[in-house]
Amino acid sequence: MNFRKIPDDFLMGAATSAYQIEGAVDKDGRTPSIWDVFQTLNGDNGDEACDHYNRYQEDVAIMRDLGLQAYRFSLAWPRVNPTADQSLNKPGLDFYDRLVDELLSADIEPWVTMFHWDLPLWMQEKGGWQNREIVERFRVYADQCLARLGDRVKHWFTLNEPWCSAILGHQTGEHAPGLQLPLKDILKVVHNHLLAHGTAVEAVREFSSELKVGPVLNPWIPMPLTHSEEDILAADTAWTEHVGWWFEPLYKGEYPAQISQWWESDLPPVEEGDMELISRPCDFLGLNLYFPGFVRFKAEESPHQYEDCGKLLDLPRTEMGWQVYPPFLSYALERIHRFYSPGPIYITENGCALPDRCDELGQVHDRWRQEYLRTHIEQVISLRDVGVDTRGYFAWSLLDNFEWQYGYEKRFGLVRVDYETQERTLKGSAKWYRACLADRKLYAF
Ligand code: IFM
Repeated sequence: MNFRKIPDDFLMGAATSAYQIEGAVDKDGRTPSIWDVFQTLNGDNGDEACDHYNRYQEDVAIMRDLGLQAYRFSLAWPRVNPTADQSLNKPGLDFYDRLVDELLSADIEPWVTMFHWDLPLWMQEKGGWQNREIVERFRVYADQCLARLGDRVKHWFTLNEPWCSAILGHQTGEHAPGLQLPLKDILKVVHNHLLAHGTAVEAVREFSSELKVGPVLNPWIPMPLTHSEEDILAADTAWTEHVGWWFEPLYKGEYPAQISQWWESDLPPVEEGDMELISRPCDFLGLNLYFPGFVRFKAEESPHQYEDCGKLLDLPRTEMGWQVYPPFLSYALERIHRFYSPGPIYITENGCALPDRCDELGQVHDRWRQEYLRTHIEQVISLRDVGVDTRGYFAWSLLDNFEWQYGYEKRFGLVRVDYETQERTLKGSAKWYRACLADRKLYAF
């Protein structure tokens, strides 16, 4: 049987983030982040998580066993700058220094995210993302990280999914800091995220021309429910609102023109030079894509005249309630490639939460996850045939971990974590991933 080949120049890895796996929240000088004080739905917190801070060597050995080429992880800002004076906490960065060396000695490339939502509490007390001062503060932090790790870490991501940090954190309140602000403030919060991204790109450029940098975005992808002209136009409008709002500033240096019609007096607080900073060219784009969106025209919906109608389609769903429909990746990536020319694209997260069960021997048979991964990776690789420059894929996640407001209830890992004993067990999907990486073939078992 012919299995699809994984091209030699296509990077295969896995991803995690600091607060979701590290634990050790008060070790070596770390102070709380906004997530340490956020009330999750079931009361879980990241105090211990996967205890990765103490078990990183075991975890890197697992990555080596899986044959990962690259590992994407994030740095915890409150470990590096525990206090508002931003004096560098050397023991905090020492941890990442050890981790990077361990990865390199296992022949795994470290791909580092500077910010994956764990904002220092001291920064939140100064207004957090609502305060433009965060941009300078982020720059200080980025410079310190680069100074310590930039000799060995060649690939940097600025912000992870700023949409979640901005919208879930400040509009719906589902994420820390749990605020529900009016639109005017949301626009400010979004703008400050974009500026922080820009300043981090600038920091990387000033540090060395040898390093590569880009953002990690997670646009909601609205596809038309039908091929009617009305639904297609409705999907275009939804695209502008959900994708354009972030991509146009980053890749065209301006917010979508429609914003001023829709939101009237509430405009982003743009100052001179902001759009140049936000749109500084990047080396690649990271995309975290898990599920499709579907919309249709609805005349009564003001001001956009579309409605989210995914519920009308009977597609399989993961434990997150997210619908599964791999072809949405083609729609998403082709359009992003065509509209914004972002350069090389990496899928920096993709995967699924499932109700994993251990059998009597402690094994997890997660064929469903394996199929999810296979069908999505297949899409990403085939897009190269039509000229979309996809360069790699990071499975989310290496380990089961703290899934934000849902705590430990949702398991996304290739590797099962027993939270009582911290024992790690390769799931069936991890063994499948290992076989695929070893032979550079996407096996369908
Ligand atoms: O766990 C998260 C991750 O932190 C960011 N992207 C989505 C994942 C699954 O919800």
